[in-house]
Amino acid sequence: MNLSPLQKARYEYTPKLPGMLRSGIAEICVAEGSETSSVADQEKIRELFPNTYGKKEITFKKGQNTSTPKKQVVGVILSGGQAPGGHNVVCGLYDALKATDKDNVLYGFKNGPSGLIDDDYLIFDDSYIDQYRNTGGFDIIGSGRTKLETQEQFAIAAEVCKKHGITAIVIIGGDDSNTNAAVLAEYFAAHNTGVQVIGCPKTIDGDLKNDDIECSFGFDTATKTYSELIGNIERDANSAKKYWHFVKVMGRSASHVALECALETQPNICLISEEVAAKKMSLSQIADQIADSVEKRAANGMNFGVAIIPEGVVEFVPEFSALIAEINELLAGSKADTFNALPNWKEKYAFIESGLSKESMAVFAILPETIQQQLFLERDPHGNVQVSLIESEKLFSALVKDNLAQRKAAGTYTGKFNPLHHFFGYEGRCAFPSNFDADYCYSLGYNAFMLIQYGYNGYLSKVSNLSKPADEWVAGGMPITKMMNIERRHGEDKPVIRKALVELDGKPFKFFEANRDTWAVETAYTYPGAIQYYGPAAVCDLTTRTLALEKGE
Ligand code: FBP
Repeated sequence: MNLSPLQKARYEYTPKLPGMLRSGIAEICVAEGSETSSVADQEKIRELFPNTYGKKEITFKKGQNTSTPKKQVVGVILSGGQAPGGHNVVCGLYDALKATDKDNVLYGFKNGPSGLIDDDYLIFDDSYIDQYRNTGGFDIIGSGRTKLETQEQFAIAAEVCKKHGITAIVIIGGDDSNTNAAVLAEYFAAHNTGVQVIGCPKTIDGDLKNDDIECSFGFDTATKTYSELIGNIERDANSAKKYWHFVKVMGRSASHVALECALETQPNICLISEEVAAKKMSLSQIADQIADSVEKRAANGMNFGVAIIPEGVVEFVPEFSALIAEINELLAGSKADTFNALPNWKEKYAFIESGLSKESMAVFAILPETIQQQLFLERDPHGNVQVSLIESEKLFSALVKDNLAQRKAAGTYTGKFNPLHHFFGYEGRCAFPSNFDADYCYSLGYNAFMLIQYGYNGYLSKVSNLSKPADEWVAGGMPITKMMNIERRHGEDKPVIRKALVELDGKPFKFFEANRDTWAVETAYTYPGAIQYYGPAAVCDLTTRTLALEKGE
């Protein structure tokens, strides 16, 4: 394998464990806390999880290990989108498992949850695992988006575990994957399989967090990567003074990534989808808000700027969601064939005009033609509009351009507006994990093994106090059912882990809100620079502004 100098150096990096896990496996004991109940819908969740509901939260501490010795054969699965640090969860798990007993075995099920069902796996050894220490990506075993949710799948999973003598499964995933981990844990318990299930909180989107889980892994590195790029763009904008940059950043629906990048780089504009929804903002209102900044900056001779757009924002614009719903209806079933058979865009446009309500047509009409066509051409296998493919950075710059043309005609604006567009997503998902993510992930994996060793089932590996240095981190576990409530999904009531959106009364948003009017007009950019792996802890080990603000720091 060809190795870059950084890759070689990162192999040698020793991730930091929480202080309480540093004394060696024989010196880690458990302190059980109080029994838990779900965040809402307690009776329904208790009924659905009779074997795993209400268990105690636990914390590890230094002391005589009292677990019952037993050979452990563990299977690990990476689920969903890549997030920096996933390899280190596997490494931490492997190291704790082997440090306990060198005859313990770790299976890696390949390409996501489907690997368990297909019985497609590899068995880890030192030389294999050492190639992945402290590196980004999920290529150690691959990932996938198959969901483990049906009774048939669970029965096959139980068979596969039985065949290999597997004692526990660790699922590394986001809110959906960990919801499914809880259901699988309940199934295994109800069927007396003796197999435990432990989850680990992953996603760059940062939307798997709650009173217990301070952040999901990967968010730190991904936002640092995007913030470096945005900071570089800001400096370029401030040097050339001729472009407005519209930067879309990943984060399927929540705006945590956009907000963190804004806190790190202080751009002129950052949209927050949750605020757009709360204020029921229209596309024109959003464009007007951005155009205000462009106009005020132009009045001060600054015909440049940077705007951050969260990936999912258009779905939070009520009039746009209504338009999407109508388009899906307009093309349902065979109507799509009629539409597709029309020979040109002019005729297709007339078809659309006759099928949409007056309100939705008014929204459709203000969209740039490329976006209009995207809405009709790129649909998923069910015929629905693929909102995630909409180039919202181009949509908003086009709407701002139209708005500015009106201001020019009215004589209030005389500046120049040259927009450029960027989308940062995949650039950050497989970056070398920051020291924080390398340490956090290794700790999550190591801790997951401690939960297995102590016999816990249906727990999420929990490491907290994360804004402090690693030796002050607190390791333990939380029953996944504690994080669940009932939500309507695909027409059915389902027990799920609640997705965490940006809280508009939370400290990170409040800080942004208090400063954004200044940032909109002045050039207040901050330049975070590249992630640093070696150097002073104050530069290399700090985690996100979001977490620091949430912790009141
Ligand atoms: P997870 O929720 O699985 O962690 O994935 C997050 C994410 O990176 C989103 O930010 C993005 O919208 C999505 O995955 C893209 O996934 P894909 O590349 O599979 O389309």
